[in-house]
Amino acid sequence: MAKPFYITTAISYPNGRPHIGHAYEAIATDAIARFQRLMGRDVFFMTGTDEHGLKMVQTARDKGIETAALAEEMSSYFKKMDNSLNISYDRFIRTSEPAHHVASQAIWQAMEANGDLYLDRYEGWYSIRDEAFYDEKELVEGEGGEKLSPQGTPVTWTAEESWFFRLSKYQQPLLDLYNTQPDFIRPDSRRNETMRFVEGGLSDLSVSRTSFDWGVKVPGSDGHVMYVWVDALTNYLTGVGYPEDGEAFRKYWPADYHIIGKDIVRFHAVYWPAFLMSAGIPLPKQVFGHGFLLNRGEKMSKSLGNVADPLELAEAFGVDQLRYFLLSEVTFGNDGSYSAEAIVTRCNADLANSFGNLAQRTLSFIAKNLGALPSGGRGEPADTDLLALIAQITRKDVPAAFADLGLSQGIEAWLRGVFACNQYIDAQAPWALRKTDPERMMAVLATLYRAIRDLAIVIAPVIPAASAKLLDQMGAEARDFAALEDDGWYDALVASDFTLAPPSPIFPRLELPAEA
Ligand code: ME8
Repeated sequence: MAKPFYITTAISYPNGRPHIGHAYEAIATDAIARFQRLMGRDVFFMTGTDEHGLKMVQTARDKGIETAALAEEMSSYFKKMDNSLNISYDRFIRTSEPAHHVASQAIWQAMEANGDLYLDRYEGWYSIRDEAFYDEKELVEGEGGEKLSPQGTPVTWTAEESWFFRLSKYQQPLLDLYNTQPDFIRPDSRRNETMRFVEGGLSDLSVSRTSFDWGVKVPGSDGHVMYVWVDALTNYLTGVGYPEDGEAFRKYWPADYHIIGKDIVRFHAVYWPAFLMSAGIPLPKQVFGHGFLLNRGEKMSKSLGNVADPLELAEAFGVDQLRYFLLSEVTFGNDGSYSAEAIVTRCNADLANSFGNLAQRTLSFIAKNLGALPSGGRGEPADTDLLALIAQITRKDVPAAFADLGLSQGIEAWLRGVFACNQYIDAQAPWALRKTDPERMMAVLATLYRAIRDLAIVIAPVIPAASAKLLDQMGAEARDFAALEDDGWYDALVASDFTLAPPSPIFPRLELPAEA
């Protein structure tokens, strides 16, 4: 039985269209999910939209439409983005679904049964943009002397009757969690920052609102809807069938990874485990807070007019190219910057000129000149050396990096293999051998064919469509990481009735669009 693996993205606020930061999170999570599937795991990958809260209500009011209509329309753009970017989610959840209301009410009742919810009056600062309450001491001063949240967003004074969650009770259990499970929060910078926050003391958390009704109703408390983060976090349980203790829940919970951005680590690494402890539900294994994507180093914002539409980028440069760029350029966990020039430069260097060219010249030479796959020939130590290096990279280095969420490190290892193949071609010069030493040429081309297949398999999580296209052209049917261990595949392919057709290039050279 394949070991289950459950991974989630954050669920996005559908108060506007998706931007490149949303695309980045979906792509990174997708690469990890695809990698685990290729490792033979039984993967459940969930993403979706977070449709409640005041921000949704206000945006809809500003547009003069119903909140539900705004959610419906914008959520469809997130789903469309995922489908266009080849995101292999198993479930796209919308928090307006009835099943999610049931799950949120169930966790609420479990926390209440544990004595952790009480009714009181909330007076304090709230940022609608962050959907977050802040302590006075956390606020910063804006340029005009106004109060801002630590994220720099406006805050408003809020006073209303509210349910409270006894977060203060969980200070020590949370610190114990971070100490006994050091991998619970990654990377370390996020872990340290969260520990400092919790060590500083935790106030009880206001978890319901009465000033609007767009949300999950608090069971048995007329006029109260849940604070949006209570229901939002619960989506991870709804997706696996909670509150039913059914097959999906038993198989996939607790989640292996919650992949989220650095701005929402507090919700996932403080509130969420506290809610779960209160409700008696096992905790996720890891919360990973990735960095932010900046447009040429500047923070994206609608007012700066530099929010890149991910679908426009994918259309201009290609889906796999965008995926490759984002995952290779940005060390997972750090912030990163993107620009059209950087996408073009990297994709041309690594994909078009290095890997694409390697595959194209090898396959087209074979198809044009040999009439069959190369076999026999006179082997030399350079061949076994190259294949040993490729085996080290594809069976060890790349999977070790990907398994540890080292996406750019895995790609770097892969690229070392590509470069080694290109050096081997230059040194062996198979095109020249055609006349001078055809026996040797056969061994060189067979070596390259093997190496290219292995490199195409391990990069599939990053560039799934291009990898599949190349492996199709090459007649390589087995495509998971286990296939890398089978040294007999090439001889079996030679003995089969497969014939190599003249290939078409998988990575065209990119040009900068005229207006950039
Ligand atoms: O926070 N670069 O939704 P959201 C990288 N609904 N990642 C970015 C980014 C950027 N420039 N901007 C945003 C929410 N993100 C909540 C989550 S989960 C139970 C509820 C990331 O639409 C952000 O960090 O504001 C988050 O992980 C995700 O995009 C959705 O952000």
